[in-house]
Parts: sequence; structure tokens; C-alpha cells
Amino acid sequence: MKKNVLVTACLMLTLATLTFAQQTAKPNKADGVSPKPAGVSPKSAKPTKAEWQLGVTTDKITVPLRFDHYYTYEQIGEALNALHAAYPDLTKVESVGKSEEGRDIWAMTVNNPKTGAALDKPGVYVDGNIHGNEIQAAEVGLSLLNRLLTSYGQNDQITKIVDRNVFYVIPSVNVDGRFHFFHDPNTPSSNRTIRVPRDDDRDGLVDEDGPDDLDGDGNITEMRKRDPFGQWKTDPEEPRLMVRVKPGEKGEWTLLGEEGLDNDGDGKVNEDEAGYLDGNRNWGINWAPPYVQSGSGEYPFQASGMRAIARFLVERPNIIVVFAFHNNGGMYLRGPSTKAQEPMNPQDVGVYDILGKNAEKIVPGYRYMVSWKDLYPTYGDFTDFTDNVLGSYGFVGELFVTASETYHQPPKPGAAPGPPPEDEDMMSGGSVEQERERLKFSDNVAQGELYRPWKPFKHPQFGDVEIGGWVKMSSRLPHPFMLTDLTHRNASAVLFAASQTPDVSLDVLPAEKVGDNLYKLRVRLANAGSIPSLTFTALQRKIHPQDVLRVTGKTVTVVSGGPASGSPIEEVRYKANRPDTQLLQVPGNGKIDFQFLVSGKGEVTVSYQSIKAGRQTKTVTLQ
Ligand SMILES: [Ca+2]
Ligand SMILES: [Ca+2]
Ligand SMILES: [Ca+2]
Ligand SMILES: [Ca+2]
Ligand SMILES: [Zn+2]
Repeated sequence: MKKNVLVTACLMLTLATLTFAQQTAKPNKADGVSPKPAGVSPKSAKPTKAEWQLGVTTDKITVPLRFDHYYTYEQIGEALNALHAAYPDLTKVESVGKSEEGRDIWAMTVNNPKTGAALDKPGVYVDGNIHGNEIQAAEVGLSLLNRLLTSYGQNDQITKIVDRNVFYVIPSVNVDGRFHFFHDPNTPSSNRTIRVPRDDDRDGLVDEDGPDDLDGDGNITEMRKRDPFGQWKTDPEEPRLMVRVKPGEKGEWTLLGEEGLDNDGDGKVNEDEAGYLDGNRNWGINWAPPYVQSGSGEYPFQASGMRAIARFLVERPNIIVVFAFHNNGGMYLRGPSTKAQEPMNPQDVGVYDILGKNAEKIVPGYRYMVSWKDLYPTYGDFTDFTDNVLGSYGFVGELFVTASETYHQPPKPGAAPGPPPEDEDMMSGGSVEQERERLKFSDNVAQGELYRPWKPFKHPQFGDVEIGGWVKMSSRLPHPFMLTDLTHRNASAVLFAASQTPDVSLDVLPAEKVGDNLYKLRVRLANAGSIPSLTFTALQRKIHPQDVLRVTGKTVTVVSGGPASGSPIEEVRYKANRPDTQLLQVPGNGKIDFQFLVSGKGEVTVSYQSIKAGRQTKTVTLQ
């Protein structure tokens, strides 16, 4: 891979700056600053400019965690260790596997062992940041963990949830992507990829020409060139922006795309960036090759992290609710992700509606939508995998709402989204009105941090150009001052879903003697949660075994048994074989009764066992 002189120069400059920063952190006799004790903080230098823009702190990470800054990859590890040190009995930290570049993908399990084993409780799985640039998704996972642990024993709702559920949280899935997003120059949308090299332009070289930070500001912004035949002119209202010329109008600018050079001298600029494999197109269900689904990889589960997480999930079949956080659009999406799939089971849609419509209200401005229909279809999607292989209810949470960056008024809770931007107005993803508004927000609420004014640059291939535009921490990431609110509200949407997981009680009514040595035994399973004990899709497609209700006893025989209607005109559908073992699902906010005829006397054990809803046992004595 060829390296250009300029990039090497920038790298050397960065190294020089680092060395300088490290030197300045050493004890200095002149100003009397005492040295920091060795080992307290591995990184005593100030954050780099790129990190500073993301609000990165160099303070030691302490509990309770703070959400007025973003966590680097390393700090996510520190944060999980700090939570574990503060709550060792409730937590476990583990690496589920390693990324392409050898980084650990950290998971935290929250379970109270005093109320049962993790696998015997309804599991709630939360991850985020499968796209490397969508960094605030990891803070949602951390915020949830922080809330669960620091509120345990203090807040009744959360104490109940922690005692009844188990939480599995992988804050950052694409750990390489997160690392590079913080440390490298980027656009708000670049660096999504899993680091599987790919020759995008099929020239035999791999990842040889990505964008370059020509002005060394830590961002990849845009390039433009003065051109009377260009398709763009300066916005008459806001000279930093451009609008498309109308037919007959004189042009002023040609847009040259992202900041960069022709690194390999093939006449094209930025034609082969790092990667590209999209972690959220690489799952082993409904996968399609790259000519159908871009970024899907050469085969399902090509990404080592996706393989590791798939294994982590299938080893935890108790997971019934899944949230995967992303960062663009203000949406809670449910599957299916493609039209070709069977439509969602209508009874499962009912369950999704309860969770999704509440999530919309918990996070103002968000919309609850169907993935393929309301957004766009994707193959090899993560929540399709969890819905159809794990048998859980999965949501994708898209966190960022552009309208939240407003200068005059905040979006009204539950307000309808504005009209879609017109094509001719599109610049970096919004209408020119929206761009003007966001610039005012940058100027007056972020003191100009989100936008780089155009500056001249001598480009070796394009000649005199200008470089400027939105910085990497804009457009899809909330400014750190807005992060606390965002993470808390979305963690609350997860907590609401957790409160609705199956809460099954087993009751055995007093046995009724109906004959010599013959008893009628009535068993009731009731579910106080609105989520059933297994999804209707799992039931319909036999994804995993149904719940089992069993009546046993050394001195008794189960003569017959089956579900009872429980209506005034009682009807029992007796099971033909093995009446002692009944297969079932307990509906959400509902009950299911069983009736057994048992002959004999003595102790009878009634046990209920569910993959998702735990297990329970009751004993009665027939006499
Ligand atoms: Ca190439
Ligand atoms: Ca590439
Ligand atoms: Ca730059
Ligand atoms: Ca090139
Ligand atoms: Zn995403």
C-alpha cells in the first residue's frame, strides 16, 4: 500500500505532538506542578483535538458513571471494571471474543444470584455501535448498566427488574470501528465498517486510497472548487452553505467529495477506504451476497465479532428481548427487514406494538416503525437473526434526531416529523433550511465546534480548492451536553420492555377427590407481563421447545390431563399420550389452566419449565 508524503507528514506531526504532550505531563520544577502518581491514569496527556471534539475526558472513570462525555474504547473497559468493582455480586465482565484487530469485545451480565441463576430468568440483551461511527449507542448500554446497578436497592421498580431479569449488555460491538472513529480523522458517517480488508475498486490493492485529513484538523470534511460551470452556488442567505443552481442560473462551485488525495496515482480520489464489511449485514439468516446487499461480506459470519456474539447469544436462550442501538433517525424499528420474509405473526405484532408505542412516548420525537417497509430493506440483519433464531422480540433503536439541534425551539414531544427534504436542497443529508438552523445551533449553542468554515488549500491533483463543512462529531452525534438526556431516555425504553418480560406464576388449586383413589388436580399458569413466555413466531416455526408443565409422583399415576377452557361451560382438551407432560405457551397478561386426573395417594410434584420464563415447582399431597 502506497503512503503519501502528506499523510506521513501528518502522522509525524501527531507523534511529535504526542511526545511533546507526554513531556509536558512530566514533573516540572519551574511551575512547581507535582507529578501524578504512576499508574493512576495510563493517559495523562490532554485528549487529542479529535478526542476533545468528542468530549473525551482524561479523568479516572468512577461510579456512578457520567454521561456528559463519550467513552473511548479503552474507557468502556474501565467503566465496566469500575461497575464490577462497585457491584461485584451483581455483575460479571467478560470478553465474548476478539475483533479483527485483536480488541476484546466486552460484555457485562447483570444478575442477582440470590434470586436465581441467570439462565432461569427472562433475558434482556442490549448492544450498540455495530457501526463504528455510531458511538453514542455504547453510552446507552453503559447508561442502562449504571442505572440498573446504582439504583438497585434504592428504586423499587429497578430493584424488581434486577431481581427478576438478567441483563446482557455489549456496549460496543464494533470495537475496532469505535477505536478508529475516536483516534482517526473521520466524517460523521465514515468508519462504520468491520475491519475486514476489501479491494473496493478491484485493482489488486486493498484499502489503498481512503480519505485524507488534508488540513490536519482531525476531521474529514468536504472539498469544493470554484467553477462557473458547477452545479452549486453560494446560499444567498448563509454564505457558508451552498444550494444547487436552477436551470439557466450561473454555477459557482463543483463539489469534489470528501477531503482526500489520489494516494495510489490511479486518477481516482478516495476510491478504496478501509473495509468494507457491514456488521449489520453479515448475520447468518436471510443473508445475501454483496451484489444484492452491499457490505454483506463474502459469507455470513465472516466478521469474527459477529461469530463471537452469535455464540454468546445462542448459549443464552433465555434472552427474550433484544435492543440494538444505532444512531440515525430517531426510530424504534422492528422486523422483518425484507419484504420477502413472511410477515410478522400478528400476535407478535401486538406485543411489539405495546413495547414500540411506549418507547415512542419515552423518547419524544422517535417513531416506532417496521424496518423494511418504513425505512429500507436489509439482508443479513442482526434483529432478524435474534427474532428468528433466538426467538426474541428485537428492536433497533436509531438514536439521533436532527431536529434536536435547534436554535429556536425544541421538538415537541411526539411531534410529527417534518416533510422530507427536497432532493435539490440536499447537501449533507438535510434541507437547506435545516442546515441553516443547524449552523445557528453550532454557532450559538456549540460555539462553532460543529462546522469548519471553508478555507483555501493547494491540492496536488485538483489545484486550488477549499476545504470545509461539518466535523465528525456533528450530524449524527449529540453534543456531549445532550448525551445524558438521550442515554437516560433510551435506557428507560429498555427498562420498560424488561418490566414487560414474562412474569409467570404457578398455582396448584386444592385437589378434589372425584373417586376412589382418583383426584382432580387444577393447575394455573398466569403471566403478569405483557410479553408471552415464548414468541408466537417461535411457537409457529418451532424455533425452540415449548414450555413444559409436568405432574409427577412416585406413588401416583397421571391418568389424563390437558388445557382447560376455564369458561363457565368447562372444556378440557385431554392430551392423548403422556398426559403427565403438557407443552404450552403462557400468553402475555393472561393465564392458562390445566386439569389432571391423578390416581394414587401421596406427594405430587407440579413443575413448570420455560426456556424464556424460568422454572417453578409446587408440591401437593393427595390423601
Ligand atoms: Ca483497491
Ligand atoms: Ca476497501
Ligand atoms: Ca480535515
Ligand atoms: Ca486513487
Ligand atoms: Zn447503524
